[in-house]
Amino acid sequence: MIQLLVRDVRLRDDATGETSAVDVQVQDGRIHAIAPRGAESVEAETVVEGHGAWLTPPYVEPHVHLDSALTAGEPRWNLSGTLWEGIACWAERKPTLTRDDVVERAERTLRWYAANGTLHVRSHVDVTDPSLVALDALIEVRERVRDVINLQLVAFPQEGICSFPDGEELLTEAARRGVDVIGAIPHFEDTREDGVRSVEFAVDLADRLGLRVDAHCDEIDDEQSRFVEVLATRAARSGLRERVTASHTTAMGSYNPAYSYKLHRIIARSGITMVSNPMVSLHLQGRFDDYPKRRGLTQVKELLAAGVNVAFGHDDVMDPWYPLGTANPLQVALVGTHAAQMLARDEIEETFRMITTRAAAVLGLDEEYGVHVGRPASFLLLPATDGYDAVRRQVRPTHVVAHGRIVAETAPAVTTLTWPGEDPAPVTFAR
Ligand code: 17E
Ligand code: FE2
Repeated sequence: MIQLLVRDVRLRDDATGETSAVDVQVQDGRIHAIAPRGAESVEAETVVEGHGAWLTPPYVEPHVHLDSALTAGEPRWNLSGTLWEGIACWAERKPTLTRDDVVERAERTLRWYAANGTLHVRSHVDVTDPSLVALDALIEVRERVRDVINLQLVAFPQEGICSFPDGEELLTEAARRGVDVIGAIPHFEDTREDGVRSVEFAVDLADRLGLRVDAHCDEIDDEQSRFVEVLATRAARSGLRERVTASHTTAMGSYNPAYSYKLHRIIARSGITMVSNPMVSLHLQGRFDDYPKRRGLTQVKELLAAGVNVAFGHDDVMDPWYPLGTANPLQVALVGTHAAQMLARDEIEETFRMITTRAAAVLGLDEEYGVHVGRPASFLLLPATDGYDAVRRQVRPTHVVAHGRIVAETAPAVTTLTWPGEDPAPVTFAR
């Protein structure tokens, strides 16, 4: 008797687009066997009928701030819509943080993520706070949710490493308390030199402790903000390479073509990965522009074409930087298709990879991700044919399975239309 049998699902070969109808057997939280549909009869404690649904690996959230999640409007709303006013609102909310407050909001947000099919999350946590209360709370949350969600924590120096009092000590202490990733925010430091020094400090710290790096980098519409070249070069020379991520990098949306060409080479050779957060960048960037108004996004398509791994992140769920969101990566992919002008058929399919396999590569999930025998039985059943179809129709997973356990079930939404002169009939929006 095995733990779980998922009958009649489709696996899709991403390289060829070909699908096969299979039954998936799960034992001890891992994929035990994948057999052609109906080929083997096995007894299982739990049986799920897939009815031809697409079985995919789960969504991966490569960039969110769980410490600030669900604080929008506290103590006031960000009315200008700038990154800067967001940081100011958060600086006013920070002194009122408590352990219970952070645990409750972070966990509620993670429940939404799981319900939407996201089982791996990388969260930044602000460590420019002498109490480090949010950090301690999130380290606790990481343990509390581990049976469902794999949570990576980034020590994020929101108000700077070199420009904040004791910034270096706070980051070092955060690393000592047990984060997975070291952050930075060079464009926010007071001077160009501080920005460079802060990147070097972060990469050195991560290198010494065997951690990863994920820097908020050039999140500004200033074409003179050029810290990605510093981060990529330090990543290459330290050997950390693909263990380093540059997030946001919105200044790249303002770089001239000659510098862009040079920078693509530096980034591609370094092996670093990139995260764009299209919902939040469309909202926060371009705010100081008259018309013409910039889109404020990094060069998503051009980086992909240069062979760089780029993923899409949510960044915020209802906080001082973004008032909307339900912790659903499929929304991010939909906005991303428009923001990055990725609306050719294959480009839409690519945006689905940017919230699944490409995001998994950012987190370095390797053997812990993907639908293969021996890997964790963590997957989704999607009522869609492929990524293009899922992004277009914004379908919810009917089943979310984490380590062999069904953690979320959603009845497919059915709209019955009564067209004049016809009997009522369901509308699926499928072509
Ligand atoms: N902090 C920051 O510097 N940038 C952001 N996009 C968020 C927080 C959400
Ligand atoms: Fe961010």
